[in-house]
Amino acid sequence: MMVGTTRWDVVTGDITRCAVDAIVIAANNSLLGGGGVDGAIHRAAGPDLLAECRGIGGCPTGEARITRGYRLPARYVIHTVGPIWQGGNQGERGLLASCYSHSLSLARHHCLRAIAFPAISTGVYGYPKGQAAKVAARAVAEALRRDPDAFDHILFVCFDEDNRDLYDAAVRDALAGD
Ligand code: AR6
Repeated sequence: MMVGTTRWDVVTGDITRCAVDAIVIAANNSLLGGGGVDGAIHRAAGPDLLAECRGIGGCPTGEARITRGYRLPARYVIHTVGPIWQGGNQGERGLLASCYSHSLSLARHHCLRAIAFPAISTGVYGYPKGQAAKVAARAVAEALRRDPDAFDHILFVCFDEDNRDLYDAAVRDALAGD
């Protein structure tokens, strides 16, 4: 799909293999690694990534930090911390939207034009996948409307086809202004 001059794709795959300017990592507040997509990215990037993360000193939920990509094909890693799902009345939606908008503003600030996102918070953190897809798509659509010239390519990289279908539908809805 095109949004102005930005191409926006939803794909199935392994985000550690994406040769983009930056991949986004669904981290925890320590930024010192974990399971899921976080563990996969640290394994693929090598120990220098963890060493740089140690110097950052953590990250609040809903915010983002940037490091180099080391052995990854991506030049940079944007570390963001999604909310843990607690039933939906603890600000989860705003925090998840802010992961996407903070990540994109960091990317723009560093002139990074091709960005790949995983389905933040939908694994260990338990955010219902359909709702997470809508929040993600709306937050990115808003950022692209605000900054129509900032990005060449946005990728939503899903690990399974169920999520791929949910994120694909959510992107179409968000672009239709739904
Ligand atoms: N590429 C793309 N997506 C992936 C990959 C991959 N290589 N591996 C998993 N996913 P999760 P969260 C999908 O649990 O819910 C970590 O321990 C996965 O199927 O990685 O934000 C952190 O340190 C799911 O849809 O992240 C935190 O403690 C999505 O990525 C905590 O997990 C996110 O699942 C963060 O939990």
